[in-house]
Amino acid sequence: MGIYRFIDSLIRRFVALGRGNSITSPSGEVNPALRDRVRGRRQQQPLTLPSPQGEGICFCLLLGLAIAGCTTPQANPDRPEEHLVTVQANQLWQPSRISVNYSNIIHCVATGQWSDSFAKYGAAGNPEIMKNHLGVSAPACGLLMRIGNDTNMVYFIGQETNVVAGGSGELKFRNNFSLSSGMSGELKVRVTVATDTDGDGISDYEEIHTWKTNPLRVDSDGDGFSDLEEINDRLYRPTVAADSAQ
Ligand SMILES: [Ca+2]
Ligand SMILES: [Ca+2]
Repeated sequence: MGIYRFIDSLIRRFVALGRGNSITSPSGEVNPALRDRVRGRRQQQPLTLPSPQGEGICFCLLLGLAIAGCTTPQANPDRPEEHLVTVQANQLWQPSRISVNYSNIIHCVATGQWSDSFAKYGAAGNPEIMKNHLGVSAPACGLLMRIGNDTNMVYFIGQETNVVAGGSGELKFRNNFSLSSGMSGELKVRVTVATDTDGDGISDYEEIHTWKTNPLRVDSDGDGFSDLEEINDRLYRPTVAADSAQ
């Protein structure tokens, strides 16, 4: 009950102040009538100070609300910044100075050419000759990307792709080359990294501005089908009703 008395006393004080019920006038003179009323009220209902226990409860409540506010995921609707990276054909893992966080969406569009004495290759490489690189089967001379120094996290980019980051770190690129020498040329890779707060594979920007889905929920309308499933239905089966946009 201590907290309720404390709140009640505060309310009474603010109400009294709001009504201008000060015992003393602005000039400092005592208002006898008001003084007597206050004295009588104090005798009937003595002013109680908040107990330490009540203050503790207030503090805990405020602290809990503050923590809840801090831990609520915040969507970032900003348009992702675009970076341009040059990847040489004859070098191993090349840094990009682009940092990503877990569940970010990395969008890559690669153009250009590299070549050897046999042929010229784009970012998709030579699909007739597959080469395994650290567990990723990708065309020889195709473009590979990894995050940080995690040698188990390698992605085949090709000409254009979206990748959901499985970890955090700097993006690095290289050629999935099968020929150890004689490669030359370079690729230009346009890279954007978008925040994906709910980690469903759709960026916050796209959820807010394109699909009108909730960037904080994997299944915006709670019907058991994820936003990604419903968006894919719309893309590949336009006749299917998609309710996540409602
Ligand atoms: Ca998302
Ligand atoms: Ca849904």
